[in-house]
Amino acid sequence: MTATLHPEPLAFKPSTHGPIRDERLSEIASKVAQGQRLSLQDGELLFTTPDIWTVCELADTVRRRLHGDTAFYNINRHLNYSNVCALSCKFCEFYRKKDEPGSYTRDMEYVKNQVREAIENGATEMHSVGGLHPYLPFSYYTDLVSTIRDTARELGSELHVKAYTAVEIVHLAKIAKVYKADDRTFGIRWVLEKLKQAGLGSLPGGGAEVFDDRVHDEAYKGKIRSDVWLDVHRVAHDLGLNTNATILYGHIEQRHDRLVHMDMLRRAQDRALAKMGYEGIRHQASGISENAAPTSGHLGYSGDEGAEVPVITLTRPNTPLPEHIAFGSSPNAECRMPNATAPSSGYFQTIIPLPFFPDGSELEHLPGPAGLENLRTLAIARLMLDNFPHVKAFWIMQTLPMAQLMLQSGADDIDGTVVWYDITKVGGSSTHQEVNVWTLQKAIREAGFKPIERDTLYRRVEREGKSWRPAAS
Ligand code: V47
Repeated sequence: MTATLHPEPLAFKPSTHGPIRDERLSEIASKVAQGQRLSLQDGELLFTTPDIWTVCELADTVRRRLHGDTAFYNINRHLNYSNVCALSCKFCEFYRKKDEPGSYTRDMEYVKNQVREAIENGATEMHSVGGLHPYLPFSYYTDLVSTIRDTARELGSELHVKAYTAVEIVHLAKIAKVYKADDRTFGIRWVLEKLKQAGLGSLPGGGAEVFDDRVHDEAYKGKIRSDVWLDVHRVAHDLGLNTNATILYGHIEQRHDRLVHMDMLRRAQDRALAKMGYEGIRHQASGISENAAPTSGHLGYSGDEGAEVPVITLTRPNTPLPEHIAFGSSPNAECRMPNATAPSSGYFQTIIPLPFFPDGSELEHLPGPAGLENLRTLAIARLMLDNFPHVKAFWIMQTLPMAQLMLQSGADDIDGTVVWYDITKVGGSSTHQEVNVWTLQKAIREAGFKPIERDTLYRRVEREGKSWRPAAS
């Protein structure tokens, strides 16, 4: 096993949008200026240049093109319904075996109480994920979703239910005995349809880790691989559900693995946007993904049997985000859907880079990434993922001060009030990790942006006290 330490020259000191100091970056800078897709080779240079501030400035250019001077937060609550997990991922400190001290599974009374508190505090979203519990019946998972939805409604409000990672969706298909290895789509679709009927609004981005088989087999063997993770999100998109994506970095992966992960995600997004009616240029014709892994040239998930996929970027200059994607967020919302009959949902909204926290995990001997590596990885995510509308600096894992720097380096979102978070614990053992709205707004303002409260689908929230509704686009 090799730790990913990156000994290299010290970073340059920041300039204020001054000239590029590493001349090798000028070609990338001109691609960014024209809104062209960056190659994996470009990504390698962005990772190795000591001129990290130019990397951040380039990411900031793209971020401002999309979102101007606005930055998003939401009022939300995370609910980890159980930490009992059949898997034993080496990076994870959260999981417990059934009956092990500290293991828990929440019942519906607990869930209702969480919803009551959430509504009392004006929340618009409940984000719920857990371990792969070996014994809970399928009905638990639909009950969890409908309980959140219905309890909120009984209180005269609405909570968007963002729940279950792709890993859990496949686990649920197995529990419900609908998972067929030779036709994965069938079981995944069956589960997602049932959850949608119960009130599921979108899928969070967890469980992706890093799309690399070596790293998978060493650190999270037994978990679904990238092809299955991408399948779940493809089916969710086909059902009109928006989803997020994460990348867990700074453990035993190499930086190249991060770039491959980003490339696989953006190609999956190309496909999702193409289904929504967007047109782009052809991959092969453009030669853009010439050195993109996987070696077969396709993503390996069902429905991607080597077909040509258009490159669709959302980050070209003077091309505002399409209205239905931007909702109220674009500085100039003139753009219309290219095809009026195409679906207006079913794509990746946000990439969330997650820095590895070693404490308490089996990989505790590794140092984990530090500040500049986090900043750089997030900026590169903004630059590589040219068709993801949003980049989130999840303040719980990045810390609020770092999230401020990240807002100036590609991020446009810092997540929300969170309240309880059991998966990683910053600076201690408490899972109560809450900031109030005022603190989030202050952090955003201090970073030079206008705070906008959004709902899960990135619509501006109009609120009167605790009651809220999405602003008309
Ligand atoms: O999938 C687990 C990661 C993820 C550790 O969709 C760890 O809006 C670091 O996905 N160090 C769950 N990371 C969190 C997640 C998420 C968070 C915020 C917003 C959204 C969204 C999604 O946390 C897991 C795993 O990749 N994780 N253990 C650890 N020791």
